[in-house]
Amino acid sequence: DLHPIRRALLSVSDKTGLIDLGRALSERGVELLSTGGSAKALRDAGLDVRDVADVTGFPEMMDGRVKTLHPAVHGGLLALRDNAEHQAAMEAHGIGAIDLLVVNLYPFEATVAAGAGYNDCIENIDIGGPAMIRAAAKNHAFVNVVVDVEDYEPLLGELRDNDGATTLAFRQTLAQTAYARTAAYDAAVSTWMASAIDAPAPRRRAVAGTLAQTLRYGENPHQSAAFYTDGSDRPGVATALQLQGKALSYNNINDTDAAFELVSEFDPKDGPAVAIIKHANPCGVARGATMAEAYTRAFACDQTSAFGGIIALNGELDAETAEAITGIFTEVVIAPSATEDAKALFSAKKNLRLLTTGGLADPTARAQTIRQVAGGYLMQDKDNGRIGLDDLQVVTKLAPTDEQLQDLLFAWTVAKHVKSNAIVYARDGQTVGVGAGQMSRLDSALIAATKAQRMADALGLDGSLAKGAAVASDAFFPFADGLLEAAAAGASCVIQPGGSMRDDEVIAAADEAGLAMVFTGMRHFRH
Ligand code: 93A
Repeated sequence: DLHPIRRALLSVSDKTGLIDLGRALSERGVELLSTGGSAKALRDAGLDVRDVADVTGFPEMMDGRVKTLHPAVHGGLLALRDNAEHQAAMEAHGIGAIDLLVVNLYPFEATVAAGAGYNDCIENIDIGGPAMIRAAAKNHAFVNVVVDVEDYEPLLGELRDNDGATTLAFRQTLAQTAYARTAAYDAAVSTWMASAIDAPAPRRRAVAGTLAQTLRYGENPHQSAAFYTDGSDRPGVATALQLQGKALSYNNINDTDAAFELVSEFDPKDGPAVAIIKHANPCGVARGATMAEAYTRAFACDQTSAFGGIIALNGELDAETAEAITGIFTEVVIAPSATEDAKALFSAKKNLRLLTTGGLADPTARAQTIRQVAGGYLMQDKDNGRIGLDDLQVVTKLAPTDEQLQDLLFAWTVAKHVKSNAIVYARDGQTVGVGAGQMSRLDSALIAATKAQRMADALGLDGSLAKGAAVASDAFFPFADGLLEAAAAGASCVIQPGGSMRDDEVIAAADEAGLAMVFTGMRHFRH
């Protein structure tokens, strides 16, 4: 199953490594065919190249839309080398075999990511490239197809090892990669079109990804796992630079994402903010006059849970904050940037991973989320809902003060990132009790109140930190009981979507308990 490479077609948009590859092939006596720009680059480097136009007898035409779509190319890729009829057809029509195809496609994904207009995106849909890739991959019994620059070196290595030939196993791996590339390419085109024509639920959907990292295991050690990226350049865990520490685990990636998405809600213009995540839920979120203070206040919320947590900052990691963070064991710190002093401080902590993102995520950006179920997947718009002061409707006799309104919005923003049912107590820009993931809203309220009491105990304070706090509920209170629990714990004001059949009852209970309550008209379930 060893087949030598005698003739290669090189047609690449990304010219990285092209010259070196072309030269190495040439030196092995491989004849080079190439398209316009690629041929020019090779020729400029002094290499001997034949134009595809010369092979097809047709010029590249229609702005390059038709350059390689010709039997002289596709016959050369598809002909079975061990089939007499195929060989006779090649002979009869003067078609030469192509043993190696090197193609990387028009940069469609990058064009979309750069925010190009509709027609520009359309023009960047490569047709001839995928056609050749699919043809060459089908004929991998004889033909090699390379679609990634990172495969140039392995190809040359294979040729060195096998005296100018490649093994079937090698060609099969190339073919599998090639089909994944064309599938991902068309998935990107189709996904872009769905949003460009505003079709939120198209009849057919294609999802694709590029392997970023194989993971040691999944959520548990007996589950294998890998991390795939979708090519977006949004700041976040997928695009972050890891400055130190061992590779992230599956759970680390999930939690780091949760932490960074949450902290990105807090505009740095309003000051530093820090979120600490455990098991995808925040166990402390706070603002501070400095980043270090924001961290210390976030940590204070639930010192027990914060151990081994994941910390996200909405601004630069400075030395003072880094110093404070090293006080306990932390798995991951993610921030837009880090000072040299902070990096130096962390470098002593070998197990601590530090990731920098270059910026914050835009929480209002449109995106899609996918969740798998047996037999399919659910797709929805990402929860990018945000409300401001103007959206709040005061429903109680008592109206919240300006400070209370700030705390209500803070608690509400955190609640958006807490698994449902979510109840969050906050005061002075600091969570003081988080109740997450319970099947009953009342239980979440009870847990949040218990945590507020524990926080007070840990800090040696009299009474509970729920006293006077703002409380947020991610969905409406179906009954007054959850609200009464918050009142009993000492909360002074409430933020919730409203919209329950029993809103009147809940509002009356709030009035009776002397609470100020606002409705948001928006729900933030998160499962
Ligand atoms: O416009 S195309 O879809 N029509 C074609 O026939 C065709 N053949 C190769 N684009 C086509 N290509 C693409 O051109 C390749 O996939 C590659 O991305 C690019 C290389 O063009 P050049 O060598 O002129 O830079």
